[in-house]
Amino acid sequence: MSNHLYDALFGKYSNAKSNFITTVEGRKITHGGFVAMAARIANAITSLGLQKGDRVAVQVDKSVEALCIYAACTQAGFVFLPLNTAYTANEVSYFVEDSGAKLFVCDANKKTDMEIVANKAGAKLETLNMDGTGSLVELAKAQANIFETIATSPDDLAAFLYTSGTTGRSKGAMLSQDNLLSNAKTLVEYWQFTDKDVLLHALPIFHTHGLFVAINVALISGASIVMMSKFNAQDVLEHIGNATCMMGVPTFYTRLLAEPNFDKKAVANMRLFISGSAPLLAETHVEFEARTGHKILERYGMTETNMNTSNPYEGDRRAGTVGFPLPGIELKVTDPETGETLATGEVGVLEVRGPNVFKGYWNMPEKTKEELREDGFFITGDLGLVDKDGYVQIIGRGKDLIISGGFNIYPKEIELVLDEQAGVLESAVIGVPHPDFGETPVAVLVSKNGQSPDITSIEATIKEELARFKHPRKLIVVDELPRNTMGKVQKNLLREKYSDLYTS
Ligand code: MCA
Ligand code: AMP
Repeated sequence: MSNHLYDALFGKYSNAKSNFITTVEGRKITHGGFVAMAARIANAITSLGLQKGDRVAVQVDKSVEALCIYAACTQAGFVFLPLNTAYTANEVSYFVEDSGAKLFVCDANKKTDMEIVANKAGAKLETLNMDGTGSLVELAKAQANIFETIATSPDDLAAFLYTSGTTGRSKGAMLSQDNLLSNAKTLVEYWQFTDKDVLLHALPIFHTHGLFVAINVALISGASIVMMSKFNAQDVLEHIGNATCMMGVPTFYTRLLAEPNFDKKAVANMRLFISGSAPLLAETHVEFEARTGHKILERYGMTETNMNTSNPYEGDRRAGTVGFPLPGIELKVTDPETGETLATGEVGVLEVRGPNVFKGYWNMPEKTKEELREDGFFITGDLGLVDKDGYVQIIGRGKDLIISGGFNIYPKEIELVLDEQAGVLESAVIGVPHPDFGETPVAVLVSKNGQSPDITSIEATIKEELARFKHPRKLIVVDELPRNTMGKVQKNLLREKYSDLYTS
C-alpha cells in the first residue's frame, strides 16, 4: 500500500546496510536498523489503541529513538507533534489538550508533572529519555520489526507544529505529507545533496529547521548524519572534519566565528553551510567568508510553509538577501492595507503560494482565513521586497515577533503574564539587539497606582509559566508607555530607546 511520505523517506531503506546516523558519542545506526526500530515503535503505539489521524505529542530530548517516533508516525499515519523541550508543563498542557493528542511522550524526569498534563487531556503517557531508554522503548522491544504501512494520500496530515500568535494563543499549523515531501525534494535538488554528503546535525529536532529541512533532506538524498544532541562550538570543531555540510541558525555561525581554530583548515571537507530561521547579519557573512573561504547560503522559511526562498547553490549568494523563490513556489509582495501586488523594489508583506503551504490552523478556521487567502497565498507577516535582480530581501516584520537564537517569542504571550502581576498596570515586551542571540526580549512595565512591582516575584512567576528562552533579559519599570494619537503603544520608540542595552 502506498504511503506518500513514508515510502519516499523511510520505506525505501528497509534492510539497507548504509550508514544513516553516527552520534558524536560513537553510536552508529544503519538506515535499515532505523526503519526496523521505527516499525517496532509504530507497533507499540498502535498497541496503545491509536489509529490513523491520531495526534502523538512528543516532548523529548534529541535522540535516534526520538527520530524513530517521527518515522513511526509517518508509517502509521499518526500526526506527529514535536514540542520544544524548554516548554514548561503549563505550556505543554495547552498543546496536548488543544491538539486532542491520544498519546504524549515525555522524559521520565518530567513524568510526575506530565502525568497531570496527560490525564487532563485524556492522553496516554509514555516516556523516552535522552539515552534511548523509557517506557515506550520497553514496549517497542517486544514488537515485530515490521509494521504494515498504513496507506495515505498526499493531503493527509503528517504533523502539527505549534507557532505562537500575535494574540498570545498558539496555533497548530497542520502540515500534510505532501507539504513536507515536496519541499524536501526541492531542497535536495536546489542544494545538490547526494548520498556522498555527511550532514553535521546540531539543531533541535522539534522545529521545521532541524526536523523537516535537515532530516528529510538527508533521507531523500541518502546523506548520512553526524548527530549532536545540541549545538556546542567545540563539538562542531571536533566533528566538522568528517562532514560536508551543516545547517544552522545565525547564532551557530557567530559562535563558531568566536573560536580561533575555526578556519579554512577546519572546514576543508565542507561544501555547504546553510543559515536560516533568523536574519544573518551581513557582517557575519563577510567575516565567515574571510575566515573559511565559504559563503554561507541563506534561505527563508516558516513553520507554516517550510522553505520559501533560497540563495543559489551556484551563483551569487548575496548577503542581506534570502535569495529567490524556490522552484514551484510563487512569492509576491503586497500592500498590507489593500492586498494589491507591489512593484519590484517596493516594500510590503511577503505572500507565498505552492505545495509547501500548510493546510490551515487546527481548530482555528477564522485565523486560517485571516492568513491563508482563498487563492492559496499565505500572508507571512514578514515585510520585504524583491530587488531588480529577483533576490528577496526581508526588511522587517509586520508581526510583533522576537527571534532569539532561532526561537520565536511572541511578546503578547509574555505581556499577558506580566499584566496579571501585582503592581503592574501594563507592559510592553520588545526585542533588542543581542550579540549572541540576535535579539533578546526586554520587558517595560508600568507600575499600578504608584506601587512598585516586585521584580523578584515576577521573575519567579515567569520562570514557572514560560520557557527559559522567553524570559525577558531585563524588566524595566517606567511611569508610562509611549503611545500614538490612536492610543497604540509605540514599541518602535521603546526599541530605539533600549537598542544598545547589549550592544554598543
Ligand atoms: C537557550 N537559551 C536561550 C536560547 N537557547 N535563550 C534565548 N534564546 C535561545 N535561543 C537559554 C538556555 O536555556 C540557557 O539558560 C541560556 O539561554 C544560555 O544557554 P546556552 O548554553 O548558551 O544556550 P544553548 O543551549 O547553547 O542554545 C543556544 C542555541 C539554541 C544553540 C542557539 O537555542 C538552538 O539550538 N537554537 C536553534 C533554534 C532552532 O532550531 N530554530 C528553528 C526554528 P540558563 O543559562 O538559564 O541555563 S524553525 C524556523 O524558524 C523556520 C521554519 C526556519 O526558517 O527555519
Ligand atoms: P517560525 O514561526 O519558527 O517558522 O519562524 C518563521 C519566521 O522566521 C519567519 O516568518 C521570519 O520572520 C523568520 N525567518 C526565517 N528565516 C529567516 C531569514 N533567513 N531571515 C530573516 N528572517 C527569517
